[in-house]
Amino acid sequence: MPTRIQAFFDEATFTVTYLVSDPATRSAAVIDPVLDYDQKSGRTSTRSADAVLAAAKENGLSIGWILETHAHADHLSAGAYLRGKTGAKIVIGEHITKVQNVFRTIFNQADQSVDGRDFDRLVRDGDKLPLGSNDIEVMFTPGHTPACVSYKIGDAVFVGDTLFMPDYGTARTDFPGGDASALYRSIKRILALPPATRLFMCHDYKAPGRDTYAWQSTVAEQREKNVHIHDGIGEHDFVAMRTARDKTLSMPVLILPSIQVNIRAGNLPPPEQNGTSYLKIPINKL
Ligand SMILES: N[C@@H](CCC(=O)N[C@@H](CS)C(=O)NCC(=O)O)C(=O)O
Ligand SMILES: [Fe+2]
Repeated sequence: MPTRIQAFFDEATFTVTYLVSDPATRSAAVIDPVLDYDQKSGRTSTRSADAVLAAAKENGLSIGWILETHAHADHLSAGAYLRGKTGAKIVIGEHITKVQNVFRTIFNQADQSVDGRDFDRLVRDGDKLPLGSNDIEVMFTPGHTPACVSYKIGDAVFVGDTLFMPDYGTARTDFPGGDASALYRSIKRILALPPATRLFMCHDYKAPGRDTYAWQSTVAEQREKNVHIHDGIGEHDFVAMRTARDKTLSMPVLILPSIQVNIRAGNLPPPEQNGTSYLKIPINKL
C-alpha cells in the first residue's frame, strides 16, 4: 500500500515538516520537525511539533523515526522533544560529526560531543530503515552541508536542502563545509531517478510571480524547469552561479541558536547551576 504523506508548513521559517505513514501498519516517520523559537524573548514553543503529534494521534499512527535531512541553520529541531513524547529514534547523516566538530570550535562548547552520540542512528548512502511494509532508503546528498541526506520512500524523495521548487532553484552552499560542486552532483543523482518520482522540498520561499507556497514537484519537472539546474546547465555554470548568489545572501535569522541546538539533536545546551539553558553568540566568527 502506498505511504501517506502529510505536510506541515511553518511560515516563520519557511520549513516543511512531513509526517509519512504506512496505512497498513500505521508506522510513521516525521521528517524535519520544527521547534518554534521566538528570538526576541528567547522562548521556545512546541506548537508546530504538537500539531504533528495531534495528526499522528488522530490517525492512530505510531511514530518510530524522526528523520533529519541535516543540521538545520534556520530553525530549531523538535527532534528531542518528539523523541521524548514518542520514543522514536532520531536519524541523521553520519557526517554530522564533521558539522559537530566545526561548531564545537566556533561555539567553544567543550561538553559538545562530536561523535554523533546525541542522535540515535547515523546513516549513510544506501542504508535502509523499515517503515511498516516499506523501506526508507538513505541517499547521501551533500553540498548544502557536508552531512546532508535525502530519504526515499517508495516513489517519493524528501530532498532536504538540495533542490527547491523549480522557480526558486537550489540551496545555498556557503555554510561551513558547503560545496557547490558536491551539491550539483547530489542533485544530478536525485534527477537521475525515474521522471515521475515525486520530490518533496524542505523549504519554500515562494518565488517572483508566485503568491502561494508550494513544496512538491517531480524529477521530470525539475529537469525541465529548475532555474538553477535544469538539464541544459552544466557543473561549471552551476558552481559559478551558486557561488555568486551565495555572496549576496545574509545569514539565516536563526542560524546561531539553530546550529547550537541542532547539533545536539534538538536538545538545549545543559542548564547552568541556576537551572537555565543559555545560547551563545560568537562575535565576528561567522
Ligand atoms: N530568510 C531565510 C533564509 C534562510 C536560508 O538561508 N535558507 C537556506 C536553507 S537553510 C537556503 O538555502 N536558502 C536559499 C536562498 O535563500 O536562496 C531566513 O533568514 O531564515
Ligand atoms: Fe538548510
